[in-house]
Amino acid sequence: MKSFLYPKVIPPSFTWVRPDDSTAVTKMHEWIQPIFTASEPELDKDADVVVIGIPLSRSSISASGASEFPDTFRRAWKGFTTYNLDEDVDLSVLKAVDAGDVPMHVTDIQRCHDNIVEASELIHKEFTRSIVCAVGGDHSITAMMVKGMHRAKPEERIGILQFDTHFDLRDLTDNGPSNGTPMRNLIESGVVNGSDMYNIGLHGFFNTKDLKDYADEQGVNYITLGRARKQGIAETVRHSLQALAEKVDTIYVTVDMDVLDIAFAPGVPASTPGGMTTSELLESVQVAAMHPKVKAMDIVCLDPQKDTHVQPTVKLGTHVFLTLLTGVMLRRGSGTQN
Ligand SMILES: [Mn+2]
Repeated sequence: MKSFLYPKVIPPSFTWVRPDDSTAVTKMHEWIQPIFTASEPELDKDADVVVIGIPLSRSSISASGASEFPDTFRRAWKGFTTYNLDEDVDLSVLKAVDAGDVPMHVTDIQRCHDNIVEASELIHKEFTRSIVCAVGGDHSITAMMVKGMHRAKPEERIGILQFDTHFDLRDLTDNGPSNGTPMRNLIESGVVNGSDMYNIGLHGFFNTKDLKDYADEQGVNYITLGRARKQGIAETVRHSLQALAEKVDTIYVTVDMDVLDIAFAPGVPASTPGGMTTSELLESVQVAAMHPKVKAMDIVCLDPQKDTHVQPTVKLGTHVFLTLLTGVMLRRGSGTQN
């Protein structure tokens, strides 16, 4: 079935079939409703959360099957309940919809990127009160999602909170708008000021000095993982958001799964030694998503094809999504009553 977003957003190749609407919602796959099979999709415009799949990874510098994550993510839903025991909140209180995937061209990356910008613009125009969560895909998609959001609401100043091992400030003239460039792309296109970007998690021998110099020139705010650990990671996230929120109207949170230590994320080709632990990332994203100015988020660079057989990284990516939404729930005050 075609939704009102078609053809900018198309049904994914995998979706769960529910035997009947009255079944009690306890699992993630029973909770997130596909728009493209809804009988009255227009009603979904009041959703609290919109999921959009971006199956693109031809723009990744290293070979990546991150384009497979949106569907693998959907398949993983069955393994999670909607109830968060740690916080005693049930996410099924939130109305969550799966909008489908942005259509991709097989060889034309520019066209793929244009499609993402257009889909993002449409979604932000249609779902004016929803949190939009893009599931990538490689990190190049972030620049496109943010550009689409900017087109939908040009009057709003957008800031970015990024969890990443890298600056992602590579020069676009070197090898095109790859997953190494999204932040520079946004700065150069005038969509986001460098000083409205906060990057937490940088570490090790994975960035060059010239990228750090560019970050300094542009006023990009970055907190290395070592420094964040000394200050307390949650405190660092809170501080960054506070500073960012004073300057901008809307905050976009981007989670590059390569911020994780490679021991925790075998399914992320660019993860490295010395990165975040699982619990550090989960704590960080929950604190981040609690901020009321956070309106959009993404999870990128997770390659299910590189994951080991019990899919630890796919499960972690799905957990990151649920933890982000836990943060959204906690804005309303904790507890299942809210
Ligand atoms: Mn990145």
